[in-house]
Amino acid sequence: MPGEAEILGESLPFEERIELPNWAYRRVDIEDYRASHASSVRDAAGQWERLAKELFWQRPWDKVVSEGDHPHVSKWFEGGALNLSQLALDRHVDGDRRNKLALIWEGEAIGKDGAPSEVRKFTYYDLWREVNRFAFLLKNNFGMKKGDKMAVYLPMVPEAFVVLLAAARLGVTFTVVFSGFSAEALSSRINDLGAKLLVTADGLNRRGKQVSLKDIADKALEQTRTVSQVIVVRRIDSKDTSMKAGRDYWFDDLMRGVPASARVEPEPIESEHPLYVLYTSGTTGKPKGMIHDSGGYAVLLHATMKWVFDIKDSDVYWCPADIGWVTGHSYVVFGPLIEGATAVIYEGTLDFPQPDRWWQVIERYGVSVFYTTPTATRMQMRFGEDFVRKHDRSSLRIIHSVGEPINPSAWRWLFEVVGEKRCPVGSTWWMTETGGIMVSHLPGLMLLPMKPGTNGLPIPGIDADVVDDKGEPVKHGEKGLLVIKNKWPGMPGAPTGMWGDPERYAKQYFERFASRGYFYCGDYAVKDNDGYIWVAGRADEVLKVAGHRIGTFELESSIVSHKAASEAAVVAIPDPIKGEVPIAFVVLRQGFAPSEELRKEIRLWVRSNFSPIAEPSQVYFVNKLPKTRSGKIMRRLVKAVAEGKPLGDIATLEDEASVDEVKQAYESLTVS
Ligand code: 6R9
Repeated sequence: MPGEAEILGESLPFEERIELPNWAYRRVDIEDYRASHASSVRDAAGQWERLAKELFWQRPWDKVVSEGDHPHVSKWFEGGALNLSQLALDRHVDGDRRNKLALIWEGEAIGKDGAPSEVRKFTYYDLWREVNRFAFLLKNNFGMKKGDKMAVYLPMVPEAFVVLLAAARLGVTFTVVFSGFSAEALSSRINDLGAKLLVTADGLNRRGKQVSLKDIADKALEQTRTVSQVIVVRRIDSKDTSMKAGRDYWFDDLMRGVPASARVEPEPIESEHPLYVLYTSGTTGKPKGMIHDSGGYAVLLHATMKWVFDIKDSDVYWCPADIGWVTGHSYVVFGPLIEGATAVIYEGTLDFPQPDRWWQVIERYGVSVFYTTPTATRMQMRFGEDFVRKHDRSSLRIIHSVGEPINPSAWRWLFEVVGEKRCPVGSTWWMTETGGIMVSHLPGLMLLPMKPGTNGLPIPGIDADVVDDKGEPVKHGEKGLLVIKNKWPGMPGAPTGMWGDPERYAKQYFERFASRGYFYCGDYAVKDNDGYIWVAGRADEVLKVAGHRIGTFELESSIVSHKAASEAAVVAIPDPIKGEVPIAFVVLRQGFAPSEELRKEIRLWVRSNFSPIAEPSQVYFVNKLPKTRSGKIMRRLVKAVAEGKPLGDIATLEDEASVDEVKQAYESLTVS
């Protein structure tokens, strides 16, 4: 495992220990936590069962964890039945939180008076009623029932919450596709899942401009066979939105026809029934549809909302993640609502109309628990402290980040500038596959000394470790691979772990350490003397651009679908704001010559045919790419050239001249 562990060129302060002069959080000795963690792992099933009992089940389970029908796919709480919409709504409506605010939604636009033009607030009762009405529609007008599939392609509007909770209420398995993704990404996900219904919007607001979403959805629908009905949320109220008679319906028109008294009882959903399938990038061109079940997933969210976010009734919780990402599923929609929290949702970008928008939001609603990202933090650092300092942040009490490694200086900025050295600041490690947080500081349980940039220790019941190629724990301070050695609720669920592809699921995550049964995460990490884990980046062909997960193969496929490109190699280079950004080396087809226009055209092509977040920051033209004798592109060499690092072993390289090509192309643009 090459190289020193570092994050964005900053070395990792293993020895630094920062303690808070704050007695709101129980402090324990690191050794004491490690001892209690070890016993939690020994009795993991007992722990998860105790947590499960804190939730409401319509039917109790027979067994905490049992073998599924495919290798490595377990069933959690088999025999049990529950309903996530009931957990998130009915439980509160039937109790003391009935009139508590569930959601505070703020639109992007700012009026002349400086206040947001649109704010919508929903109590638990309001949200429960809307969810009932929409579930009623889905069931009675659209014939949706348990086991059916639907796709959701929506921006950050309150209706998105209503739609997901209504699907959960009926047991309709949903897939959310990020609203920044292209028609191709949408249609391939719809087809893979076999969605019958699509819920989308006419458009979305971004930096004061309106972007049409329905046009993209229409394009996607031309490539799909399964969707016969489309529900469209009116967001930009464009006169140009085309609606196909007999297929497309306006959300608000439909809802006007449903009485306020409409009710749909929460279906009893088997614990192992798939709540959703979320597609994420892997090491091939085809995204992986990770399945999350109902019971195990709910238990993991419940545990982590308590331990990591310490959620209390007095809190105002805000995680600005989009619902299109797993963070949006677990810690924007389901986690906070299951816990009965008041959550803030903001529609727009962090610097609109000014770079202090997020701090305004925190001040306006008195946000106390804040879940951000390293990229957003680094952007805000660049804007400067004044934007932060002019807003009241005294309500903040806990800050965490997610999505990518946080460099120590960004951590310090969150701790010192944003949290004024009052708040625990953590970096929660997890992934789409894990369903919820796995390695983190746990202010809701106790507080260990903090270290700038670390993820901290594994949460109770999770046996995460850093190992070498053979699966042996690495020495402290040495780089290794992150694994999870045991099973956990919320892990990719029944029936197949990965939608339609149990073999790929087993191969991808369990083949690497087959004899030991470890779950291979695909990340490099270091463990320090105190046992703290520091995840330093991906060890595979997956990029993390501004926290967004992108597969090199997917990006290369998008590039070579352009008429001028015959081959492409994509690698990531470090970026001071986004953590890393993709660059592409492209071999052109016969008849096409390198030019500045073509460079731009290819970047634009990726923007519109894949996603704006995947746009290569640079395109280099070469005559050939470094390949092995068997024809595999050696991205490792391309990356070494771009980073100016030694090439390492080149025994399998077919043609050394190809490396010089890459070098020349890279240098000619970088120097100029
Ligand atoms: C939740 C999410 C997963 C990958 C993961 C790792 C990186 C996420 C991190 C982190 C270091 C953290 N990652 N959180 N790396 N510190 N706190 O991001 O899911 O989009 O599936 O990405 O993100 O590389 O393997 P997902």
